[in-house]
Amino acid sequence: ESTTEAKSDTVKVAAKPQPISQPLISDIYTADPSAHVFNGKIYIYPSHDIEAGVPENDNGDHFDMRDYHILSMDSVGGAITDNGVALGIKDIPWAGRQLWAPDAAFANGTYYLYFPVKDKQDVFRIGVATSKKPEGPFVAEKNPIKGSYSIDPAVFKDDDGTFYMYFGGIWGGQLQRWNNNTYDANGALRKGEEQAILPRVAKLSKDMKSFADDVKEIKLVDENGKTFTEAQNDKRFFEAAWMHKYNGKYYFSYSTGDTHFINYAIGDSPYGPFTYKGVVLHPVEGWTNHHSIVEIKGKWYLFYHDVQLSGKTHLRNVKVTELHYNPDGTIQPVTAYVT
Ligand code: FUB
Repeated sequence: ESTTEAKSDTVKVAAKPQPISQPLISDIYTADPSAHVFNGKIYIYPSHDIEAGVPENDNGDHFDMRDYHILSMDSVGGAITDNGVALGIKDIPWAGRQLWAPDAAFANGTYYLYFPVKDKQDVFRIGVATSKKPEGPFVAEKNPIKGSYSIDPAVFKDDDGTFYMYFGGIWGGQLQRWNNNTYDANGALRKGEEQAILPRVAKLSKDMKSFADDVKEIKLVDENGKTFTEAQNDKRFFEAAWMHKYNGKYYFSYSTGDTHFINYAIGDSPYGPFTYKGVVLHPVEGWTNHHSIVEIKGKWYLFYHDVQLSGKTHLRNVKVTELHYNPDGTIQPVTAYVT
């Protein structure tokens, strides 16, 4: 017995996944959005991507940014303002090249902009600049923060008013060159079964321009309390640290870099340990994935970037979408594209 199936000449083409949100701004390229609410208004502190003509490599030399622009808006979904140049590399006395992902904080009646940039010896350090206005312009300190290194500062204010800086990034972010807070130009990436390199935290002094104590490693562990190996590169820390607090717990989130996830881990202290819980954001278009998580008028938002406008990894655009928690405090993972 034979069955004849109707044959159709129509070939079904899978629909291209569509982004769940649109770029917040399209006249400049922006990335690594650190969002904050200051005076009831939303401020986004992003990297300002440019086409610098530097060939792409694993050290990220093609991310050759020269200044920062702060974005602001009254509400999510509202009009966005580009407040112009807030700080240029030429006005940072110790800077060499590559202004990477910044963050900001408010204390002492002053706004502080924290930024990673390579010094004149090509070593990434973290600098600070100040302004009386959240959108700048900012004036840089003459030297980097003493004891700082690597990239991607994220500054978190705890409920008791203490500020902590989370930072670090491997590969081009040079964290592999720092052991016991000491620089080794030949510091190598870890091998598969070795413990993965850990992110860092330092308490900030009251002046917000220096570390109050030694830089510490942050333990990122699995459900059995075990740190990840380098081979577990879909879980281990790569770059893009962020800290937020939800229902009294500390949520440390970060990018896994070469596997492109934003993951999160939960702890009971700002110093950790943080237990891995899962994915916040699945890979986006473009190699890098970098985010911030912030509460705005009782709702939680994930700020992130992709390369929707350019199709090029080093020319990104920032976006925002709402973030949801489950009743047990876990985060509902975001997939930024739908079919
Ligand atoms: O924007 C330059 C670098 O790319 C950032 O510092 C990393 O987090 C990655 O997003």
